[in-house]
Order: sequence, then structure tokens, then C-alpha cells
Amino acid sequence: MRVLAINDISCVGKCSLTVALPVISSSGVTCDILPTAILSTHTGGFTGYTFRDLSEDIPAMLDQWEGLGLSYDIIISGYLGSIRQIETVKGIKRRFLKAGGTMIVDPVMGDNGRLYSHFDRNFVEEMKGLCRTADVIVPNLTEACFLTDTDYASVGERDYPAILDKLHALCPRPSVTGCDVSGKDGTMSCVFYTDEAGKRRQYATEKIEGAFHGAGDVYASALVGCLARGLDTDAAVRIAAEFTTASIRQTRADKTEARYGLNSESQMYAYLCALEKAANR
Ligand code: PXL
Repeated sequence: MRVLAINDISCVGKCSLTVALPVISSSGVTCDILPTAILSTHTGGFTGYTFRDLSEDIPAMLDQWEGLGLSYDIIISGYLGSIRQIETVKGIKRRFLKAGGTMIVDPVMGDNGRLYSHFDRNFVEEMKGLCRTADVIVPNLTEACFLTDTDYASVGERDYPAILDKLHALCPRPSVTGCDVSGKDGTMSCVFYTDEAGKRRQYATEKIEGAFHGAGDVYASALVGCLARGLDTDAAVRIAAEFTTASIRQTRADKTEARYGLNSESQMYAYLCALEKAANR
């Protein structure tokens, strides 16, 4: 099983490839990487960071890989710095995804109702196009709203099924993270997703107040790890959501600054135990 993770390297702040590579490879599969850019830190909550766009290097890297005969069972794309890189990802899918392989797009664009720095409406439109080429997409609620032209400020629990349906029209298996739902024990944080049969489903975990940077990367990477090990969507969503929530819980207990990312390292063993148990069932 060979996975390609396309994402930036943010040297500090635990997101994108510094999360994807350890989580996916520890899941027990080969994870090759294609860095889209190198930043000294990520862009959320830091100023003065360096940003080297690697778009110029990518064509020659891909040509060498093609010469090696490389192809992938799963390709996951994350942070893309430009519309040109969105086009590059579409080309990579055509050239390197095995027949019957799975294309996963994390449409990294924003959080808490706002787009991240460097992104605009034009980029959102192009990202919709990339999502149409995917088998699985993993937006957070903010990104789901941008992809479906929904007003984030007025979104409530009653709107989640309609958002999911609109995403399902873009791509067969969407999974939306960070959807607050009210349960008998108070507010829970829910993933709304569509399973292999096209059925709407949801999975709730404890809601931990606060904005935790890198949570989407932890979730997406664990989901890829589980799918790469042959788990179905239900099991993959459950294990990825529990791993992310446990990482957030530990980060809050540590009282570290949110911009330095999640303590997912401490939860890795529990994640792998859950994955192995489900994979050997
Ligand atoms: O975690 C998403 C992400 C990835 N990469 C970069 C970012 C962000 C979010 O801010 O800035 C460079």
C-alpha cells in the first residue's frame, strides 16, 4: 500500500506534512511526500514567517517519479499555495493514481468562519473543481460552508444535512468535521459524513472549547491511515475522530499555545491500538 501526501512543510507548528508523514507511515503503509512549499511556521497565528513556493521544482520531481514507474493507491492533497498547484494536483491524480485508487482532498482554506491568509473567493471556486475530482473530501465546517456557498455565521445544526448533501453532489464521500450538535450531555463535536453506500451518517465526540490549530491535519492523516489499512469509512471516521479529540484533550491539559499545534504524539499508541484492532477484525 503506497500513499502520496501532497502538502506544505510548515517547519514549526505541527500541521500539514509534519503531521501527515508520522501519522500515515506509523499506520503501517508507505507514505511518500510532495512538499508544495516550505514555511518557517504555518500562517495561522504567526507573523514574519518565510514562505518558499516549490511550484517550480514539482514538474521535474514528477518526471523522475514517472521514470521510476511510481503509482499510488491513495493520494491525499492538503495545503496548496496557488491555483496553479490545484491544477498540478489534478495532473498528479491522472498520472499517478492507480486504477481503483482513492483520491482524497483536504480543501485547506480556512477555519472559524474565515479564509486563511493568501486565499480568496477565486481560490475557493478552483477548490470546488478539485473536490469534484476526489473520492473523499475532508473539509472542516468553515471550508464546507465556502464549498457550498453557505453563510457560516448563520449555520446551525439543522443545516448540516443540506450542507452534506451539497458536498455529496461534489464528491461521493465527504466528511465534515467540527459540527456542533446538542446531545443529552450538552454540546458534542460531530463529524457528518457519507458512507460507501451514499448514506448520511454522523459520529459525535466530546466538544472541547477553543480553537486548536492542526486538528484538521490530524483527522485527515488518521483517516488516510485507516483507509489505507482497508478499514471502511465508518471505522475510519470513528478512529480518526477519537484520535483527534484525544489529542485536543491532551493539548488543552498541557496548556500549550494553540498555534503550536496538537499533542497527537501522546495519543499515537492508542490510535494504533484502535487501528490494529479494527484491521484484524
Ligand atoms: O493546518 C492547515 C495549514 C496548513 N499549512 C499552512 C497553514 C495552515 C493553516 O493555517 O498556514 C501553511
